[in-house]
Amino acid sequence: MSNNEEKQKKINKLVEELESSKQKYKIEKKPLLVENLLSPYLGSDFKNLQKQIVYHLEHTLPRNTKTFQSFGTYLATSYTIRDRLLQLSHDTQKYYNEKKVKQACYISIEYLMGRFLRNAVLNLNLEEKYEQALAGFGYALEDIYDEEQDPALGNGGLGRLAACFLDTLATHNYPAWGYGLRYNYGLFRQSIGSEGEQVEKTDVWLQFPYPFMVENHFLRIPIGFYGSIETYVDEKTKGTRFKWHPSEYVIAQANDILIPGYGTDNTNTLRLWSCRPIEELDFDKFSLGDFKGASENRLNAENITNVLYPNDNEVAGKELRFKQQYFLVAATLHDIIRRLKEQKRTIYELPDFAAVQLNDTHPTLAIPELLRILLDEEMLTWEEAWDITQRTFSYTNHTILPEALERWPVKLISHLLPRHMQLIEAINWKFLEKVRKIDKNNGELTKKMSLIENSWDTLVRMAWLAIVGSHKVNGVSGIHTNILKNIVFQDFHSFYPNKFVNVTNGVTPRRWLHACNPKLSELITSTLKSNDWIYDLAHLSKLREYAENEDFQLKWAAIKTFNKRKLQAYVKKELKIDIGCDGVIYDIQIKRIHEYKRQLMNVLASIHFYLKIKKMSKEEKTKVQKRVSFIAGKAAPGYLVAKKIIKLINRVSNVINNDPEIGDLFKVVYLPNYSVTLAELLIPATDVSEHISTPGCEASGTSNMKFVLNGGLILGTLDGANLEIMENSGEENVFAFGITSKEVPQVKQRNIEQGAWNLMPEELQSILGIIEEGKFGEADEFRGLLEELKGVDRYITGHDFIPYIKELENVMSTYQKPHKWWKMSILGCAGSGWLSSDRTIKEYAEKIWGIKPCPLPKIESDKELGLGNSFPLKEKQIDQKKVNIIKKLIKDQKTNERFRRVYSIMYQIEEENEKDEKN
Ligand code: F58
Repeated sequence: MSNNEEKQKKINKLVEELESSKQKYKIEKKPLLVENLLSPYLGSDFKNLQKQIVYHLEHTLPRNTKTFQSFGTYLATSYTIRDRLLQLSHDTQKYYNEKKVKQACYISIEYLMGRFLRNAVLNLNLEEKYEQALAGFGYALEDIYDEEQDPALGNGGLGRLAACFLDTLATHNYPAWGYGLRYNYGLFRQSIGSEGEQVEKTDVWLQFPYPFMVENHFLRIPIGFYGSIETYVDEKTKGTRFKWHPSEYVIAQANDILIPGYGTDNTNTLRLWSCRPIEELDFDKFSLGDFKGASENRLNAENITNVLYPNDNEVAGKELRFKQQYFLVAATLHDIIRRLKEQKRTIYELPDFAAVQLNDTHPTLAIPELLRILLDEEMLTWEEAWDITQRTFSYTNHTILPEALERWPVKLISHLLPRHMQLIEAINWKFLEKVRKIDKNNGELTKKMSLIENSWDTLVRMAWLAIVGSHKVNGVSGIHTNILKNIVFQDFHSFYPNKFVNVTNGVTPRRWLHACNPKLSELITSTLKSNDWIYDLAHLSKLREYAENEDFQLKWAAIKTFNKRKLQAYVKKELKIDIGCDGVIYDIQIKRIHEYKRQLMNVLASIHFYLKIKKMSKEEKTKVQKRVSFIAGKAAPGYLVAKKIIKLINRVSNVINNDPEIGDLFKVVYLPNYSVTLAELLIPATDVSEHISTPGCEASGTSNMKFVLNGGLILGTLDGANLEIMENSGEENVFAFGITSKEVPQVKQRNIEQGAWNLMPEELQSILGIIEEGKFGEADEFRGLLEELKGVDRYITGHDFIPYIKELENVMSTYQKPHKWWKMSILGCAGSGWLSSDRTIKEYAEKIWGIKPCPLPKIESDKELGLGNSFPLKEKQIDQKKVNIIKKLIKDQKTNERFRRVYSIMYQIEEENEKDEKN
């Protein structure tokens, strides 16, 4: 053998050795290993919390000990909360899936969440521990809360209601999901310009991480638009079938916010979709130097979830809003069906798996979308598909204003979603077939009830579609539901007499009393000797017996003053306005700016009082009840009249606040950028709040409930939930004025026939005259506003002006009788048990959704082990007997992950022991 051959042989031998070298560790899948290694529930003593905070500071942010400032502390603290919620939500979902419980899926285009940290810390009952943990780092928990920015995911009442519902659903252990959109910029950030006008700026709320939202990169759903419809014959059934071929796709990516309940481990999920392009960058275009063109795809996709309610005054804005709505429902239904199938259940079981609630008409496209999936993808028959659709959906109406009831042009739908338009026409055709049978009036009824309207354009009436495609439709207060049944949807109510139900709104007492007014919460708890009211608000009725108790009244009043001083300091710091506090009425109106809510009437009344004080002698002035009138709220960017109202308020405020003849007798304060956080400061500090909508226009209102809960009195019209507040808290405890909704049409008719100016009280005429003279800025500026009042006055401001002013005067004179005032305030609160969203959700669960609470099993009730409520377990609690029981339970597969998580320390110890034995 040559030398070379010899060498080659040696090499081959070495290669053989290399090839045969054994894998050191045997590769095998141990199904339980990952589950067993899931981390135990995080420790919650303050030392543990400190460790967790520092861990995130170093690894997640990352910051070092020198750059450890309050914002970083807020972030790191928030990540520790998120860790906890991730564990709990994991176990909650696992448990719901095991139990195969029916769940509610709430689809809403907006969620007005407010800050997260305080709410989560309170719900998890960890406030004291976190206080202690942060104190050790030199921070007050209260200041850390203040570092958080409100998420820009909502706008008004319907979005806040959705957020209250999420809190209640988790607190009362209901299996439920929220579905919405993760906007990059939300509505807008409002400031006030030098002329008093609303200035809108982009709300870049995501420039820093939002620790409570978990990006779920694994859940990416393609969503189609445009394209064509293929018609073909199904081989099996020989029937004609359709298939939609979209020509454009985007990706819906899930972002989850985990929702903790109060005093429970159940943690639900709010899943928000953000839009991504299929192709991030067009490489060819980029290479050719067309940088703008290269990014076009991405920008177009991102636009879909950039802002909430894009201005739809222009065609492009309309199309974008429509795309958003479809994007939301397509991704959501895809996800719900995916989760159904994960449980190995068939599509026929969908209505037993999920009750899908359409929050207003924005998610109505879910109806044709589900129908499309069932017909074109699941190959069901029309009858089967329609039955499943109707049993799955229900719809809540939040407005009766005709201009707010959505109608989309057929042209737009046919272009963007051709198959859906075809299905809407089919639904309409089948529905009208039935209507025609009862239409005795020359097709009049058929025309009125048609889902498609022929007016200035051919339009799809989304509310009609939502009613037809749902098994239940609800209004949000007694009066509102009656108006729906008897006026707005009267024909539908006759057609489907059992479909319409009322579920009066409610608010979560956790955020809107316990968290935002801690001093009052403490007083109530100590007085009732229990904090049961936090999850069963009916307990508040026991406060009635203290309503006239002098000592209790003083404590109650002191808390109000304490809260007012906080607001006073805020106004001084942020707006540089000096306002009084003690003995001054804080009179507050906070809500979206809208003509029907009549902020205009409020400011006109301010001018009235201003002029009245100016005419007074020195002596008379000493008797004036001091008052600050606060207004806050945003106007939709395209709603020019509402923006004018804001301008007028600011101009009036400027004149009054700077008039030395008025001094501290009266002030008007406009607070910019209204938000949940601002509401949490304002509501506990309010003496009287205004809910003065034109009767019949405000569906319910929910801030009225929050004020009453915090001992604020209501000055309001006979509208929305004001009426139910009067029923429950006592008419004598509400400052009500004006006519009923039934009388409004006559007043409007008279305005039209005789001209509102001719019917207007002189006081108001002269106020309009003063505005026209230019007292509050150029005469032309407010001409449009005044012309409406003088001409038709659709919201009957002229008619209601005098009764309104008289009632305001009544408020002021009652304030001078403290015993009476505080009695009213306490009785109002005592009667507000029914306005908890816990009551509301119970009604939804029973009347509409058919869902039941499904609490995670309480660890402390685990009788077999008798370990008590203490985890993580301490080693001294572990003895061999218990280890054996656990071992057996695990072996018999009688446990779930949650069990193993709680007992994982024992399990791990046991494993260690086994290892030792083997060695
Ligand atoms: C509100 N609607 C109602 N809509 O105005 C209020 O009475 C009710 O209490 C609340 O819903 C909850 O039921 C509401 O917030 C909007 O914000 C619209 C969204 C679409 C654009 C126009 C405003």
